[in-house]
Amino acid sequence: MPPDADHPEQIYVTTPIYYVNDRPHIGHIYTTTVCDVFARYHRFSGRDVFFLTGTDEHAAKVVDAAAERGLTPQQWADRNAGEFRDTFQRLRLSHDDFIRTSETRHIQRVQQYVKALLESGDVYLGDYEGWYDAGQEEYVPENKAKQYEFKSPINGKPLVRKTEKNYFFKLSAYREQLLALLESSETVDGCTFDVRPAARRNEVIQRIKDAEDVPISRTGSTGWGIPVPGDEAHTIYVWIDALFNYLTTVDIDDRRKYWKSGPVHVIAKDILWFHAAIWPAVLLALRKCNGYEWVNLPKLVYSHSFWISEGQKMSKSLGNFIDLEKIDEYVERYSLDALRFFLSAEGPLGPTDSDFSAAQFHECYNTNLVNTLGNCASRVAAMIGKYFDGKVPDPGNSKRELDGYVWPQTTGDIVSSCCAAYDAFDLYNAIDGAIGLIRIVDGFINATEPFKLAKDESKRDELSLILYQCAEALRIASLLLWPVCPDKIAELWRAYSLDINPAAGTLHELAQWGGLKPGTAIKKIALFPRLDAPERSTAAAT
Ligand code: ME8
Repeated sequence: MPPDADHPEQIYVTTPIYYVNDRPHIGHIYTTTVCDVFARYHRFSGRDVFFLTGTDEHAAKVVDAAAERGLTPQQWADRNAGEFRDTFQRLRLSHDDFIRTSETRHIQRVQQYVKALLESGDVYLGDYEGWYDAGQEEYVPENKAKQYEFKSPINGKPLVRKTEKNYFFKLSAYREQLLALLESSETVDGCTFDVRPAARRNEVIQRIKDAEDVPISRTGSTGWGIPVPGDEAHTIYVWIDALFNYLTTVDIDDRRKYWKSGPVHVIAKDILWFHAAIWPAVLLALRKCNGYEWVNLPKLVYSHSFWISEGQKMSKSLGNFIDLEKIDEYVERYSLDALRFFLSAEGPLGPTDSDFSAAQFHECYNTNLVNTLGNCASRVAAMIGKYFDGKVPDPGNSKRELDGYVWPQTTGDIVSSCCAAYDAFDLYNAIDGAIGLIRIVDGFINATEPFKLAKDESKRDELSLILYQCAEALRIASLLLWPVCPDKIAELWRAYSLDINPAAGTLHELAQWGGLKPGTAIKKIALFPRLDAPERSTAAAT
């Protein structure tokens, strides 16, 4: 549904907040990029978007990494948070805020929430003994620890038996409510909640059935972390502190509307349990507290899979790690928009991992960007240049059918299905629809052969109609591709003299057939240069 301009719908989309023990890598850039595509699509559609990313700083691994370098955790966090911020800016990601969990605005609110939960009894003091995964900073349930032979399912290091006096969150009290929410798409206690893809939702459902209360504090604090209000000997567990970022950032007057619209949390499968079980339960508990009745649940937790690299899990020792230097090489060689396109079109949005390989990147670039988008844009511009002096011809009735092509209907159907795919965070089908439209234009050119008609003066009207229809369909496809390739599409718009400002939120109006005015000047354009295939399988540029 096209949005209502007078009452724009709010869209709140978040990435995970990233650990600052190290610099950003392709995984962080991937999640932030797909959220950026989603945010740009919604802004262009006239919605009121708030896009949040940031850094998670109170982890023990930050303390360790800082100590190795003789720095304080704050110094190391500052340095790496700066790297994340600079990288995201360089990659022109369009987040509206960047939250750091060491900021006062976050710390104060987390303490308020925990205080409210202590008062309501959903957080209580107790004893905990269990198998602790130090790398992940989480306890592993007994049955899972056994299944993995008491080693970390993530990094294979031995789990440690640990006993602690801890504050606990009463997760077990929310099992039924969570199951009801996850097993139906219906409203429970005024809330809806969904986890996608469905395979991930099912995993969570299985695990919730025997969920126990979870410890949410640590003792023996290093002074790095948020103290439990009223009991400074305990520090709030980094995961609870981190999850709250989604709420702390918008828990101010003019931003609460974003929370109320139901956030969309985009994460990877590694942190599914925290987002799809613990977080909604904490929110259900908070909403029972005085003054927090407005706190509803996320609309969606979207859990994508992992990038692997050159067919194997990414690792620094294997030399297949896609770090910032490698990412910069790809951007330099292929363009930032090519990276965005590859990540969005071939990334692990579904339930299986995707392979980041130099050969696959190159293939995707050639097929979609050089041979389809770039080629069609330059082909249409060249013909209009040659046969109509670089001015869009007057088609007469631009809806007239030629060779069975019913253009307004074709573009109308594609715009609807493509927007429905964007709305559903289904970037594969959104991109497939837009690129598919360009392929239809190519097929139309091949079927109607305007280059032959141009030789016959009596076919001038037909030629005008064909080239108008090509340019118009391409214009509509460009609108659909803008969220993915904003720079290159802006370049296309400049060459086609189209004055489009995506911030005006007019995607749906602009996507109507007939928007292109006859007489519009069109210049020659070469969007994506043809490049040699990479020589080595692990390098982007040699
Ligand atoms: O888990 N493929 O932070 P983190 C795709 N601070 N995405 C990947 C990836 C890969 N190979 N590797 C990482 C944390 N990611 C916590 C989150 S949120 C309240 C706290 C992405 O720095 C993916 O989004 O380990 C994953 O969930 C996230 O980075 C983990 O980032």
